[in-house]
Amino acid sequence: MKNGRKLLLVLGLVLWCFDAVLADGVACIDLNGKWQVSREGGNEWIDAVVPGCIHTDLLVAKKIPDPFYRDNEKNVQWVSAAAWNYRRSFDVPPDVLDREYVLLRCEGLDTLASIKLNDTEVGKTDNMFRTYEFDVKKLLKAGANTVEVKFDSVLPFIRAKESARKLPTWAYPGAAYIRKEPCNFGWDWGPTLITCGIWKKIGILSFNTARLDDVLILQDHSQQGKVALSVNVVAGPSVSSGLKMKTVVEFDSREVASASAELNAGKGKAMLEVTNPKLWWPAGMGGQPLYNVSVDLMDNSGKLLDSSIKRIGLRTMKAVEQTKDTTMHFVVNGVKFFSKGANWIPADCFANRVTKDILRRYVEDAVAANMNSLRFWGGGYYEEDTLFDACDEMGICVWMDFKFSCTTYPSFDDSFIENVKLEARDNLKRLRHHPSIAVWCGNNEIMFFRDKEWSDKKMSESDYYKLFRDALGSQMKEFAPQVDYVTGSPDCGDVHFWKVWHEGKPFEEYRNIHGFVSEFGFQSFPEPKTVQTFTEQSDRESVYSYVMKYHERSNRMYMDVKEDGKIGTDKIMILVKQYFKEPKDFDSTLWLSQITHGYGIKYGAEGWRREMPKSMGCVYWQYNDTWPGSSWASVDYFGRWKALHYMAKRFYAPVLVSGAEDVKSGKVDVFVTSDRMEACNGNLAWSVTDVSGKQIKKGSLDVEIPAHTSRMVQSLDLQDEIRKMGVKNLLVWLKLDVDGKMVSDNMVTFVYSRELELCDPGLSADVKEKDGKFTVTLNAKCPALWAWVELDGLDARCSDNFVHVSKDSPATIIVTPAVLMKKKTFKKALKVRSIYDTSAH
Ligand code: BMA
Repeated sequence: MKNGRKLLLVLGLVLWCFDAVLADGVACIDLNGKWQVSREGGNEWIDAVVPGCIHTDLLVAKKIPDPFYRDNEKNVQWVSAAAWNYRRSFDVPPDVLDREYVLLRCEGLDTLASIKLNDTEVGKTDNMFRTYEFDVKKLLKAGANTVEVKFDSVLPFIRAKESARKLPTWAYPGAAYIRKEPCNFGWDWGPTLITCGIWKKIGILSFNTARLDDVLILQDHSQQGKVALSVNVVAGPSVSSGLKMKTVVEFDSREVASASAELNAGKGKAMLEVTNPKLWWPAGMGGQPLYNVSVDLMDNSGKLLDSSIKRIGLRTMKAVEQTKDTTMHFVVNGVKFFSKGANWIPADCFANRVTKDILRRYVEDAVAANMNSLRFWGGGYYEEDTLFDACDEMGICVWMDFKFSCTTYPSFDDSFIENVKLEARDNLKRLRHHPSIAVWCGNNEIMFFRDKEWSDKKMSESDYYKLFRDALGSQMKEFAPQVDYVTGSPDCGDVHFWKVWHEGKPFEEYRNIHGFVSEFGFQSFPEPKTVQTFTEQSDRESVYSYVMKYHERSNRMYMDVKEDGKIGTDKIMILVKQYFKEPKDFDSTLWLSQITHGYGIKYGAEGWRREMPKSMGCVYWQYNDTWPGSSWASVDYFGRWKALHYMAKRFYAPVLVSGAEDVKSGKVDVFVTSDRMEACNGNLAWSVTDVSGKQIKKGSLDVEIPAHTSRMVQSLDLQDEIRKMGVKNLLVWLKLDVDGKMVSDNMVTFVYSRELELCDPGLSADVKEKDGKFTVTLNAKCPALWAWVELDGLDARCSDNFVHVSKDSPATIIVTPAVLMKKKTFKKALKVRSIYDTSAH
């Protein structure tokens, strides 16, 4: 391949549409960028941006207030009730019209769209997840043209359907009738902001003879020392004879295999072998080498018609469903591994605001917290390629839900099924080559809506299986035959455990369940900086203020339900006060809710890691936020790590030391859990102190740490100490070194923190500066539990936070402020606190 062409193709991967017409091959007129939009029936046109949505266009034009501020969500509902017209003009070079095929390609229209070119209708669409192409050759003219896309409100549509036949649901009534991002209608962590617009790329494609309609790459790992690839191509639309294909596999910019083949009736297959293959592994298990597979399609004279490049990873991946002998788990390259992760939801109510950089940061932060998995939950949208690219590069295994969640669906309607099949086809073709996708899953929690027959609460088993087993299963077989498919979560034996949050049970309940825990969670408030973005001063008098409750949604799925949101706030506060001493003020309440949240999830996660392989996955609900508010997230809407995320970094550490306390027997069983691929040796040091930090007992032992194993290495019998000192006066400190380096530490108590009579730790910070980063050493005279650093009014990245500090064990945290600053300014902004500071004394 010539370098110039290669560059264009690589660029084309990122921007499939570039404003140029190539002499050969598929060309594109880019229709993204500046458009105009007007409300149907009005005559005021404002600037619009494509890809985008109506809310962000109105926001930029200052026609609506920020919907995230206070309860502004209520004031912008009229936007979703209206219809909106988008328009722009564009030039068509004359030679485009000489081409055999000229298509308008829309990669995402949200949702009920009618498209016109030069005032003539070219089509209508009703599924935001599909890619639509229309033949527009006859409608275009050389020179100036216009395109218009009208979006009808989805509300009258779904209301009419719903009144004809009501669908049992946990979500917005009738929303299941339309193929549109479910949580756009509101969810129990996000507002009701029903968007419309051209949310993905749009352009005009033109080509001669044929183009690549499909490239499916299959891998065969059955032979030692090599991976055989078959590259299966479909060319169209006309099935002319004499087409040829050439496939090249490159690694590290070097060609490692190539093959050519002739196409027959529009289909061709090239077989290649990659010798000494470098396998792709999840984070923590090995590297993520990626191979580029390029395909050139040529006519019989050798003229290039079309090209495609897919980046793949060589690996096998199995999603093993639960049986009576084994828990649900994943196997990569023959190695069974424990999944550590969280559930991903859309990172913004307005998808177009989520940039590539934001997506990469989330994946980096998942890896930084020692995760190897994320579940892309079924109530959002099929995520952007850039998110999968980042997961491919950093080794995050994706559990990929099709976008169906928490409601029954009209699968009794064959046209609905057909629509869904095309949606699945489009997204499978777009995404299937990503090595990060470990499994596709039919839906989220719809098995709870399944019964023998339809009723006012459930859908029939046969309609459930028609959609999730037969329709989606058939698309999987056809378009992604090497990726495992499960009909739903938790249909495959994974566990959604919600008794703690929804039923108010204590965190100890997590010890009574086992398996692959793909959902469990607890909420916390966001930190003060985030709260400030959506509140005014008076809203910050209490977490029970109207606006604070308004940004807590767990009992109020969508706007129409009249519920004051108090219940979720209560749930947080009840456990905060059960585990910790009453917080003394508003900010302390926010921080302490985060510590409670992190403490609870840690309690579950460590228990499941300890009992591996009885449990093989911990994927907490939820990773991120869609707007600023109280939620189960460990990273908030602005990307700020909540306490949970720092704690996750510790409880997901590759080698973990943890203790299971049993107050009845007075014992702490110390476990070492390893996800490493190789065995290693370590040294465990433990000590028991009273709450003032005075040492009572200590010991150490060498431990052998086999790969992928968890075992108890010591049982500490502390009955005597409990008798002498009292159960509320003991702290058990654990430290594990491997090769002389501390890899994990932990602290265990027999009672809730509320019952510990901690003394003033006199927490202090020693600050050193180097290259814009600050090394903060926290010292304490007596135990400072869950100590954290914060920069007043400024953002910063911390290497660690919410750590236990004692006299003998200072903590070192590297703080990188978001803006460069002098040491003096840093020291002035630095605040250090621990739970001692959150209650009144
Ligand atoms: C789970 C999810 C979500 C929901 C969460 C919290 O069941 O699948 O639908 O947001 O619980 O209630």
